[in-house]
Amino acid sequence: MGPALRQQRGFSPDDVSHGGPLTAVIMCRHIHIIFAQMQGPQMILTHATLATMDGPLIRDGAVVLDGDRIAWAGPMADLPHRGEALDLQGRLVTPGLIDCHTHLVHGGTRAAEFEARLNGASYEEIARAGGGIASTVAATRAASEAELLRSAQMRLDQMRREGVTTVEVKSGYGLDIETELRLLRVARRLQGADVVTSFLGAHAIPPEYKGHADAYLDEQALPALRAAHAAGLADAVDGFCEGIAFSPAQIERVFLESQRLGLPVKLHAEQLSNLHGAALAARFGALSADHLEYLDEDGARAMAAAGTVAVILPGAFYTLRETQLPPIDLLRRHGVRMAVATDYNPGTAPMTSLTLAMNMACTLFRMTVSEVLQGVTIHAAAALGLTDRGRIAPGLRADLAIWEAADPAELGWRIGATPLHARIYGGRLDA
Ligand code: DI6
Ligand code: FE
Repeated sequence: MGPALRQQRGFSPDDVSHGGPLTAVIMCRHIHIIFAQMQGPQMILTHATLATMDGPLIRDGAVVLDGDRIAWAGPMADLPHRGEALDLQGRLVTPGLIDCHTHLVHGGTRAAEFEARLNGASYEEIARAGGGIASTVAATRAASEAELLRSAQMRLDQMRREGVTTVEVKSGYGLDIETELRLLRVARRLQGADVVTSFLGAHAIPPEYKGHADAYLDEQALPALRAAHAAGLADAVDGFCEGIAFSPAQIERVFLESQRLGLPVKLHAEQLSNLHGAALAARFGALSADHLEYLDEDGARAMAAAGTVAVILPGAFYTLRETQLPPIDLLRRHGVRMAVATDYNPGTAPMTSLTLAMNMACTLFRMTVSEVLQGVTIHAAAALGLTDRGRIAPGLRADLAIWEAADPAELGWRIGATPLHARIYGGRLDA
């Protein structure tokens, strides 16, 4: 924690001439409901630069937290409350960052494949030769739940140090019933950020089912999905629709089962080729379609109509040295909301830095500062179907990131260092 965050008594409770929360009711009618309901311990952040995601930056702003909720946010001049204050001395405050696409839980590394690619092998060649995802599957199956938890927690801790307070975590490196469930159990045990799980049994065809994708779905992925749902381990269902993975018809089978179980869906779509996966996902009201380098106009139109969020993943684009840019202009033109995520995975995005993903989305894809900030807050929340976070507004979760920065452009500007000053998660301050 930086020195400026030492608790300071900015306002004395003695200054409040009428005493207690009811004073706020009388002085400031637009916040009366919130203050009347205040129960938990309160924290006031003062002299902050606020990116609420609901309007322009507020230069001399304040936020009032009540337990694990935001009670009030606005200009200092309107601050209705008195109490313990943290003077942020102009620092930028954003919603806690949301990484809405990660494959955080797995065994092993892929450093050897990294070297093979340096020697000229392509990602698809390695995958077709039984390396790639399959090698991570072997390492994951061999790892104990404790080992998987330890390594995933380490990666999550790296994300937390960059202001992440919510992270989506997929299964997909088990590819059998038992291991897929183990990965989701590990995801549920992660500490220090809110975890949203996605079942990704349709990630790859495991070696023992090579050439028999439908049998794999029937015998492993779909039973694992039902078991995960029954155990409350899956918040959503994902798939990989690609030549080296599952066809649209196979993904549709997974989506039909998800629909039957009442689980929302999302899809890795149009990453390496255009199989019209985004339109398929949109037809199922998908929360998001992710990657999208090869998305066409029909796909963008379908996503816009369904409210499906486009999750932009520059880390995989960078690692694979892709040249096909995701059609950012097309998404803009059709009004498709864009999120930005790390896609942390050991193969195509061994990257836990969400601020680096923001930098890459700006530099490689020409997204604007405002777009990438929305992409890791409000639109990332939408990609997870969450409405209780991603903005700084009364009633939302008290998840905030405080930055050693005065302007949002500084978050994506720096490379290899993240200017996090402190993080507030569930109303509690950590550094
Ligand atoms: N798309 C990707 O980029 C990752 N998974 C996916 O569906 C790659 C996963 C890996 O190579 O391990
Ligand atoms: Fe992914």
